[in-house]
Amino acid sequence: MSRNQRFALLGLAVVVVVVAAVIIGTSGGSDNSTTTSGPVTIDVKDQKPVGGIQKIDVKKGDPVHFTVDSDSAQEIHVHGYDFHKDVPAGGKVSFSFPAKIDGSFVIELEDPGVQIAALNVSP
Ligand SMILES: [Cu+2]
Repeated sequence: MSRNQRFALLGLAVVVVVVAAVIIGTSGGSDNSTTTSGPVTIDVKDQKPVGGIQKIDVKKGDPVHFTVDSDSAQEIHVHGYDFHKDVPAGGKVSFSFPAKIDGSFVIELEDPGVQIAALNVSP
């Protein structure tokens, strides 16, 4: 294979990669119009959410996923949906459920009554 042929093939490969990236990029773009919660981790230190109250915004029917990572043992309460889960000191607990009810809901450390996240489900 000549040097020129090699460059031509390399150029073709680059074009294919760029075209593929554009196609993937534009088709993925439509997904951005819907709000997704993504993987949300709420770090709790000294019974407070690190970085303030975390926002979880989803559309009704979308999945809600979040993890609470706490340095103290806590009971996590998702208001509205009324889910309760315990997290051990230095441990994590994950929640995963469909957003069936629209509205704004407090997620808190049940015992001290400290809000750690705000779940907003748009209709
Ligand atoms: Cu509560």
